[in-house]
Parts: sequence; C-alpha cells; structure tokens
Amino acid sequence: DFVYTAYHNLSEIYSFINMLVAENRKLVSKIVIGRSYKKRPLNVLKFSTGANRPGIWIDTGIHSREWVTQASGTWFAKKVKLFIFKFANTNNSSCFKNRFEQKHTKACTNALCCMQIVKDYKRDPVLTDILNNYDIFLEIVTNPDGFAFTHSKNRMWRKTRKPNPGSKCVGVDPNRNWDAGFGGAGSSGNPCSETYRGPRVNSESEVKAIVDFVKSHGKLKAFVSIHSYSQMLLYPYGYKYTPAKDNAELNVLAKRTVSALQSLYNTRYRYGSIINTIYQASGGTIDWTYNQGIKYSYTFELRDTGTYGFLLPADQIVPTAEETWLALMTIMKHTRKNP
Ligand code: 0X9
Ligand code: ZN
Repeated sequence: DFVYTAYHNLSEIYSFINMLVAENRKLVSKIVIGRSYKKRPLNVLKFSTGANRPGIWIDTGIHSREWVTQASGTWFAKKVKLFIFKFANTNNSSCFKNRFEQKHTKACTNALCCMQIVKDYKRDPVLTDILNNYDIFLEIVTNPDGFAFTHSKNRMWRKTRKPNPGSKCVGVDPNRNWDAGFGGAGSSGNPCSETYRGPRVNSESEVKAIVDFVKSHGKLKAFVSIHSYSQMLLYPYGYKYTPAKDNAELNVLAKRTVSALQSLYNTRYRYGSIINTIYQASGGTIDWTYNQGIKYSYTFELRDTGTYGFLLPADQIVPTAEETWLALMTIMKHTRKNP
C-alpha cells in the first residue's frame, strides 16, 4: 500500500494513480491531457459522480522541487477517492450481498458496514454536496520531467527540461510561461535564469496542455495551483498592481481560508494578491485562469517558511496535506455557494 509519510518518485506516483483508478473506475478516471517534453503522460485525475458538471481544478508540482506539493496531491486524491467510494455505497451495492438483497431489503443486513457509511456521509455533508454538484480535477505531477530530474540528478530543479537553442542552460519556468502579462517584470529573458519565461507564450507543452484543457472544459469555477514554500495564499494579480475585479471577495475568502488552515496545527499563513504579498511575477498560472473568467483562482505556497524550505522533512507531509485540505474545502464550499 502507498505510504503517505514518505516522498515518492515519478513511477511510484504514476502507479498510485493507476491503482486509484482501478479501485473505482466508475467514479475516478485518468485523463491524459498531453505529454511532457520528454513524452511522459500528463495525467489528470477526475473525480465525478455525474455528467455535465462544472469543475474544480487543483494542480501540484508545477515546480518540480516543491516535493511537499506532489506528496499532498496524492493525499488529496486518496481522501476524495475514499470519500467518493462511501458515497457510491450509500446509493448502491457493497452493503448488500447481492442485487436481490439490495432490491428487497430496506435496511442494511451488514449493520457495521452501514453504520460506518451513514456516519461518514453525515460527517462530511460539505464534501458530499460538492461531489454531488462538481467534478474535481487533480494534476499531481504537473512537471514530470523536472520531477524525474529532482530524483535522479538535481534535487533543486524547478523548471521544465526542454533544451534552449543557443544556450547551455536547460528549461523554462512553467509559472512564467502563461499568457498573462507574459514577458513583463518578474520574469527573465535569460535561459539560464530560474524564472526564464521561455521563447513564447505556452511554449512548454506542460503549460499548453492545461491551457487547452481549461478552454475545452469551459466550466471550471475554481482553479487552485499549489506551490511551496513560504506559507501564503495568493490571488491575482502577479503581473500588475491593478486589483482584480473580485479583489474584495477574493480577499475575504482568503482570510477565511487561512483561518481554516490554521485551525488544525496553528500554521500561520499570509494572504493577499501575488504582487503585494510575495513579489511581482508575470506570466503566472492563476493570472491567466482568472483572466479566462475563473473567479476563484488561487495559488498556495505550502510549508514551511524557510527552516527546511523545499527539503521539508517527510514527517510533515501528512500534517501539511491535512491542513491544506481544510483550506481547499473552504474554497470549494464558497465556490459551491457563490458560483
Ligand atoms: O515564483 C513563483 O513562481 C512562485 N513562488 S515559488 O517559490 N513557488 O516559485 C510565486 C508566484 C506566484 N504565483 C503566480 N504568479 N501564479
Ligand atoms: Zn513554485
């Protein structure tokens, strides 16, 4: 079984994804939205209990060295899958020995099993409501080439692994490659920079795949892109000082979200627009998704604030994922109430 208290490599996470899907094909599926530069699949998990639903997007690991994010992504996946499984059971089978028993028995015969289901179902009415009305999309390894490289050669690799013609330096910052203030301050034109924006908008297939997905889906209502580290919850804009049209609402929701996060282990987050809270960054993911009309576009910077930085000890994976999950639930619940 998958261990959440340790970091895993790319092939382990890919098999985790396949196993999760195999456990419940009706409600959990894997969509390959494209290929990385090195032709690795860009896998997105889809959790869905019905057709034609609006969607909520979560991605982790667009910067490959931010290992606690991919690790948290696997934990979120298991969390939703376990829940969705109980959810499915309340409507159909597993409590019953066979179809006949299901048809002719009003109450469960397996009392323990049924009590557990009812308990879990009642325990999380918010998630029930979300899954009754939204599909959840989760891309755990958003930059697989970079992630493989952090395991094989350079633990601190951040960018993609596409060579830059005319330069000995490899890779583009996939969080500077989006069509939102592309090329502006807070990005670099130097291929050797950690914030190299790339030769043009969407030059990275890892970015382009998400752009195509977002456009073709057309009904994403929330978009959450998860980074580490520095314990911040950020919203648009990063490329300009002009406040987002929904600045007031995004700010109030951010305040409530960080307080939900803090409620578990007292982890303190700062929050605000990217440009006012962390620094100017142009060509970033959530500025583009916000400009596409996805109002609830947020970026997290998970633990810690620098003690370990990107090398967060594995014993902090589960607590980080747990507290972040409370934050995600706050955002999803608000999205559901204010679509
Ligand atoms: O610089 C970044 O890309 C992000 N920080 S990190 O340490 N994870 O690299 C912050 C950028 C803010 N987010 C967006 N511009 N979307
Ligand atoms: Zn990052």
